[in-house]
Amino acid sequence: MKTNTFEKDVLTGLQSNPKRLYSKYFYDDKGSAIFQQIMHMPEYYLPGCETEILRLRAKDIIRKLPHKSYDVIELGAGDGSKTALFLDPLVREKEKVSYIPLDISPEILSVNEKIMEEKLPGLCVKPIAGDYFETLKNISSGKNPKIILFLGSNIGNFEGEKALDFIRFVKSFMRKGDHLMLGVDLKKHPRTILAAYDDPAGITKKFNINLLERINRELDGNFNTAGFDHYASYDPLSGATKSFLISKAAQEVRVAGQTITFHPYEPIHMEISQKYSLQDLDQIRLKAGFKKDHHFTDSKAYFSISLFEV
Ligand code: AVJ
Repeated sequence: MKTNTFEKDVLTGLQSNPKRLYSKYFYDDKGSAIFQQIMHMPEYYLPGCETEILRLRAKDIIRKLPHKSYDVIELGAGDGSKTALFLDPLVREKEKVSYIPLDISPEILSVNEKIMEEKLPGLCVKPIAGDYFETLKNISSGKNPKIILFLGSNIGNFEGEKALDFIRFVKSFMRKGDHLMLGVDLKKHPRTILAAYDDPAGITKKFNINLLERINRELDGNFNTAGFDHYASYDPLSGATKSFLISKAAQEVRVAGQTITFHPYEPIHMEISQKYSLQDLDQIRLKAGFKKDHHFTDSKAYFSISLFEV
């Protein structure tokens, strides 16, 4: 990611009303390490539920995938350790499987390759580093049917209609018989959701504050991070979970040569983690023009792996 895009997004966001920063910038080295801690928090139920589905339902998912060969393309693949739970039975069932992990970080892709080599020796792995808005273009020419994976509730970070726009964009690279496999966090008791984004140990707060520190490090900022508190909200009507940093007092902050003024209790909107019902997902599937869908949920029905067929 180019620094000047980061600078432009940060300045535009902080000069808007309401103020806004983008969660895609959470994941520098420090932020990625804090996210690993989040994944291990007892309140953050998402990874456990998704893993349960991959462990217990992979065979049922594969039963909906009729072809003999597949190219499995994973968006934002990370280290792929969870994906291996799906690839393992897929490789056993099918004649030929290729795995194409896409990620912004070349370092994490080499970890991914090592993990696959260890867990699934012989699997053909062709990683592509870069922004998947760019790199998806490279995969549309393959002749095997495709399974496009977008796991981990990453779809939740798209605000409102942007999720549908993104799914339509992905579909534009797909052909008849291809499948999109989405990991989606479902609407559930508001308190369960809120606890996942408002942990008592303050790890989620650290995750948000790290973006201010990153701005200090990379954009010559002087945020006094002690002047901000973290606040999370969940709206059971819309399913939107939002994270904010709240300015505890009136203050001025310098960023990349500009002065940003905060009023007392003024929020910066940091992140949206949208929750969906299975009915919401059916609507999206219809609007995006997919033929069919199947939902595979964990035993608590907290999370769904949803398969959309072109
Ligand atoms: C990685 C986008 C799925 O929204 O749940 C975790 C990021 N933010 N805690 C999410 C996150 C706060 C996470 N996703």
